[in-house]
Amino acid sequence: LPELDYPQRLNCVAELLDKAVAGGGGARPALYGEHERWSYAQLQEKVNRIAAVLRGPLGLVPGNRVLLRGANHPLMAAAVLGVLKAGCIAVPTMPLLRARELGAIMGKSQVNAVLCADGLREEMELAPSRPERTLYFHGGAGAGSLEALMADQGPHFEACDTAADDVCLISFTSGTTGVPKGTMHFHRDVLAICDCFPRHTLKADGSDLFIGTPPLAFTFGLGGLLLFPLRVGAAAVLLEKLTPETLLRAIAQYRATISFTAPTFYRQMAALAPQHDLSSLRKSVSAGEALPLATRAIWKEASGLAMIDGIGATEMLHIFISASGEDIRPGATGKPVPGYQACILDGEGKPVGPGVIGRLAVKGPTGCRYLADPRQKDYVLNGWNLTGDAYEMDADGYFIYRSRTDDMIISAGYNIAGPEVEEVLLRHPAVAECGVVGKADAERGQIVEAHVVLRSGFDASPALAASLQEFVKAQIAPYKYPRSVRFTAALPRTETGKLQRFKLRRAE
Ligand code: 3UK
Repeated sequence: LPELDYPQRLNCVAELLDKAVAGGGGARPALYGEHERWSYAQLQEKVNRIAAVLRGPLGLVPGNRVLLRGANHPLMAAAVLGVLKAGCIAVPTMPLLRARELGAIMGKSQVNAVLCADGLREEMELAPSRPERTLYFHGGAGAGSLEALMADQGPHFEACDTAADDVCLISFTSGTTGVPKGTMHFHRDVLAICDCFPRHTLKADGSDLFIGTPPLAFTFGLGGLLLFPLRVGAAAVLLEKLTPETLLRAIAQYRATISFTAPTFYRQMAALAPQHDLSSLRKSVSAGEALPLATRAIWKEASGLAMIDGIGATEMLHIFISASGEDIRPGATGKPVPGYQACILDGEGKPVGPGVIGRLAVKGPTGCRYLADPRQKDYVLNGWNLTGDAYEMDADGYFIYRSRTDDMIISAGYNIAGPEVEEVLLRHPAVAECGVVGKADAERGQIVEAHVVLRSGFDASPALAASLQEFVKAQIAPYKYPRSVRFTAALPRTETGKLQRFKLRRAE
């Protein structure tokens, strides 16, 4: 794509922010927080002061790494952009991480400094290998306060003259097992994700208002709630604590036009939607996990919108296969985003034709570069990124998600994809949420086990379990029905909304 031919010297913040202000867009709204409303010019000034703090009193040089830690908030967004503008590398971390996990990330990424929200100070101070250069924001005015140092800086800062392929971001995967993997991304990658998925699918412009739940520390949120809006001169709402109820209220209050969140969140919002005004929304993007048909249907009923499902990965920085604005095929994720190619590979790494399930491989302007990790050679082969996802392509070239490759249930010789069984269960009136996994079984190798959260008004009973089993048998091949049904109050999820199937498999 010609729009991806970037100059060799490039600082993505100069492109995303400084150009908008220089072009006369300084007064346009950029970010809304619970108590703030920053124009592009105001955001630029905060970013400049933060960059000046890093390069001045903190003594950092370009290429240094800065750990960032805070809930979604305009100042957290300014901190990410300030780090990049200063020529340093942002290492954003999820707010719920514990000291031990933070220590592992800091050790792995060799951070030189930390910018941390004061509310998360306690865990940060406990973290091993924390650099001395640690500043807190949203705290008091004393020593170690980012805001106090910002006040001493001038409002201007010339963007560091970085190369387009200088690393600007190290994003850690949300994987909950094993050593965390850091993925490195360049200044040009940041622009490339803006010029691929949102440009072709959302067709956003300066009148749009983006809103959603993913943390800025998750590349889904960093793109959808900060980079994409800036690229087109639009604004975003950044809220710290979001529930389905508060997000619905915020959509109506701000008259948001584009929403980003995970499938379960849409499902929960749909149940409450009749009491809210969703008329401002024109696009809803779902990512993070597979989008069940039942969820797509109830969101359509609640909002009138055909949801845009997109699969992205931290390794690829953002979404690489999605529905496009007009071309939505329920049941399929969609087609490769313009700029990307995708294919399905068999166990030997050979491409398979339509209708055959295999491993999804993708190639495009962004790709996986693990920070010092032997798993690099397993992920990238001849320029193709090998995701951990089992997919199938239909005769028209739409890509259909089946399961994570390591989540496929093998029962009495059959391959069964948990999400297919979940999709059926979610259509049952008693089911609020569910997760389907393989459970070890002496006779069949594994059996299909459903973990079910009931809607209020329904009580767990053997009779209800039997009725769920019959419901599944009546709609898909009977060998896929859950031989075991367990009722539970809640399902284990990551901070990014993903079901933690390994925890279900381990559950007693
Ligand atoms: C799964 C999906 C089915 C899939 C992400 C949008 O989720 C993101 O990144 P992660 O590194 O996880 C990647 C894995 O999550 N997945 C994501 N989206 C879908 N499965 N349908 C989907 N629509 O297993 C993938 O390999 O946490 C999502 C943008 C940026 C991201 N980092």
